[in-house]
Amino acid sequence: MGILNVTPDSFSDGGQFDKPAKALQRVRQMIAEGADIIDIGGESTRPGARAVSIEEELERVIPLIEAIRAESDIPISVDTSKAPVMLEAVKAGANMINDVRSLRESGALAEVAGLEAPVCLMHMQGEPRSMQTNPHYQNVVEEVLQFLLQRVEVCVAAGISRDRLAIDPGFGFGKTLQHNLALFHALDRFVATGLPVLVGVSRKSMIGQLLDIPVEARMPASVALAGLASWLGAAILRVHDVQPTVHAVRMCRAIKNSD
Ligand code: 9MG
Repeated sequence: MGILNVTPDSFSDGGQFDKPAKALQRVRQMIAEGADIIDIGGESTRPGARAVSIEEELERVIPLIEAIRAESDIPISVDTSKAPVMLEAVKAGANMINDVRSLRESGALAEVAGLEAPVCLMHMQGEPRSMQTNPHYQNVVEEVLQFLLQRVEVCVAAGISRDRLAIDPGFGFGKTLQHNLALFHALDRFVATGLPVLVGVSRKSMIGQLLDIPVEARMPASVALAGLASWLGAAILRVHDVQPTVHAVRMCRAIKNSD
């Protein structure tokens, strides 16, 4: 899953793709590099990010989804928590919803129940504005897993069938470095649920904190973690650097399938 943030304040690509022509060019490049899904987000979820209005988010993502659909049938995921954006994005041609708030925002659950698109449910402690202030868990793996399983049951009860759902531990969303490491170490527990697991660690601060490197130097570690996540059974890798990730994953799969 290639990331396309159409926001002026994204943490790692810093608003490079908030102009339609540049965004479309980037989509073409990610498709050529082997992306299977393009994830489009119009509201930054980086720590401290400001909220945007429904109108602003629609203006950012809908024309781009339409423009991609006019020239490609690549699966498009919309990274949003807002029910009206989910609906308009699917109408414009999006195939999947990626919600960092796990359909907890007003109207989101009912909206998605009325659609057919698959959904990724992500764990986040707190809200982007304050989530990194003092993340706290008794047992991060158990709490994150239980939260996601509960959200799955809420979705199923609302009429969203299990085969439409994917789960995501939400690396960096209300988590310290130790929490992120523990979750990655326990990725097999998430995979064992039988639900597809999405992993998003690309260029994130857990890499910066451990290696003490700035965001521009985090590609090699991101690719290594993507390979490891794929080895451990992750189904979807949300990444900025598509081509090196595709190469790493192909090598991991070839080795895994060789015995
Ligand atoms: C939008 N977004 C930013 N980071 C993410 C992650 O780790 N997972 C998912 N599902 N979405 C993310």
